[in-house]
Amino acid sequence: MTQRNIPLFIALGGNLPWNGKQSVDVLRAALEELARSGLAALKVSKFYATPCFPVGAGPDYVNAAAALQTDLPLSEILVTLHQVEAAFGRTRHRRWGGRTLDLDLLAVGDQVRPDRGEWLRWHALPLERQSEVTPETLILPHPRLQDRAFVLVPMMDIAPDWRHPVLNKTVAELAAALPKAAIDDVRAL
Ligand code: PH2
Ligand code: MG
Ligand code: MG
Repeated sequence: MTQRNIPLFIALGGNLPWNGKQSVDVLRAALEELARSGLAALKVSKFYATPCFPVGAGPDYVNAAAALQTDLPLSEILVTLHQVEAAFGRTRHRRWGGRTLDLDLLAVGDQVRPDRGEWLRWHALPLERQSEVTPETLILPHPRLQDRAFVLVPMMDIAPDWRHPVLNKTVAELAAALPKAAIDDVRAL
């Protein structure tokens, strides 16, 4: 199945320089590389400086979000995201460690994967377990999307009306539910 007419959203992030490039330039170059790899961005959010989560775990991040259009099937989309991460120096050591480039698939239309029950299980995972366990299958929408100002604020730029298929709330509604201080910490560059 291709995703041609389905809105597909990714989060971009980075908090370590790569090859002399600061994170802003890494993210810009990554968007160009994605386009060359068949994942063209229809919309790109502003870029934001955001405090590292968890607080104190590393330098501030640069975060952005993009809506992509593609003919690629989901499996190839994931491979491409990983290839582009690797092309910009991404290594996978520690969960939530610093990174030169992180490309996370946030949502594909109103798809819920692997299914509603599993999604709810990941959604309910307590914070202390979130840093210990990684899902083996793709979970969509991204199970932490609704919790993170560094995801929702960029999403507001490109898709404020996208509706979460499980929570049944729009991006604007999810962002409004976060503490104001968390939103204010996400600063447009
Ligand atoms: N990504 C993480 C961990 N912490 N913090 C911010 N501010 N932005 C991120 O993109 C981010 C994070 C793991 O992917
Ligand atoms: Mg990631
Ligand atoms: Mg991430």
